[in-house]
Amino acid sequence: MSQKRAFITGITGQDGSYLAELLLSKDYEVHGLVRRVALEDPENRLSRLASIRSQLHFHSGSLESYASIHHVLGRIQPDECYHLAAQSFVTYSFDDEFTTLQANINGTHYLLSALKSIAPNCLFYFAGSSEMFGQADEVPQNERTRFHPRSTYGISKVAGFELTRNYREAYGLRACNGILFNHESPRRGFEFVTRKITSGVARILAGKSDEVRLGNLEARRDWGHAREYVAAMWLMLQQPEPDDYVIATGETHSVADVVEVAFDAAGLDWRKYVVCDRDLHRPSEVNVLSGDASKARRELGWEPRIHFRELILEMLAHDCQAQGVTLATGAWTDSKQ
Ligand code: G4F
Repeated sequence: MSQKRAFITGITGQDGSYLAELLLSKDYEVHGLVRRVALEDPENRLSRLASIRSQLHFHSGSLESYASIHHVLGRIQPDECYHLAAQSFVTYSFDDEFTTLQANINGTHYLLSALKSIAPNCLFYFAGSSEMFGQADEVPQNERTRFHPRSTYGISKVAGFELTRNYREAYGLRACNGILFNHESPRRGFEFVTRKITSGVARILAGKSDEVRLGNLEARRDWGHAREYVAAMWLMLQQPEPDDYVIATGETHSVADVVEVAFDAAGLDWRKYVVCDRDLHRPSEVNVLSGDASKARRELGWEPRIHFRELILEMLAHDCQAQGVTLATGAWTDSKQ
């Protein structure tokens, strides 16, 4: 059988980099869409891909342009397309609703439309989000839970979800939606709360900072490990029929729990360092998200193995190592178990 060709948008991000590694390990030819500036500054912008860069095929293009997407897809003719690129920071979507909606909705629409005309047999994965549930009227949330997004980010993801479903139903595209709950790792962006906390603790230990400024400590999320979540993306596309799946651990923890685990592991009293800043609260918050991934467990055989504490300790250990500090309480050892 000839080598399968995969195309990833958002390949430079946390999920894109883990997915590229997974697909290479399965002997795929892996192509990624990147901005021109990334190719001009690979040390910084392609840093998550450093160890596999030479094995990847990069295509400069923009999700803002249908012509650009059409051109790139025409050259690659992929067997599988993973659409991960997005303006993915919920906080920012309150500051710039227009960019969030335009980039996230149009990008998805352009890709689906181009695939329909160029590669209608290509399997398609859309990165949906638990933010689509927003103020959900049931806990835990599953594939049948009603959407009630609380940000333009969530709204843009609902639109992408519905576009994906519509291209499946109307044009027979083999398109799947993953409804992924929060997933983190040492490759997480520093603006997201888990990484903000673990990197903040590491900076305090290194003597470079004396506070971590946070918003709503009571918000609860279902946090899993990104490396395990990209495996679920691939599994979805290997099913005989395209469908939609929730991917989650089923465990929820508050932001305060992340704070406690990270500061405790560092031997620090968080009360001395955490500053609660009202300005960092969101205008409309999603208070609690908890996923029911039983369909994925049943149909994909997917199961999360890395739990909350282990995840946070792995991130903390990584950030401490980057700052050149050692954890007194052995979090590094914990993370390797
Ligand atoms: O880490 P967060 O910014 O992630 P959020 O908003 O849940 O979204 C992430 O997960 C989604 C999957 O469900 C993705 F679709 C999305 O792209 C993104 O990856 O915030 C988590 C919680 C929020 O309730 C926020 O209000 O932490 C709270 N929080 C409290 N203080 C903070 C802060 N969040 C951030 N980013 N920074 C703070 O200082």
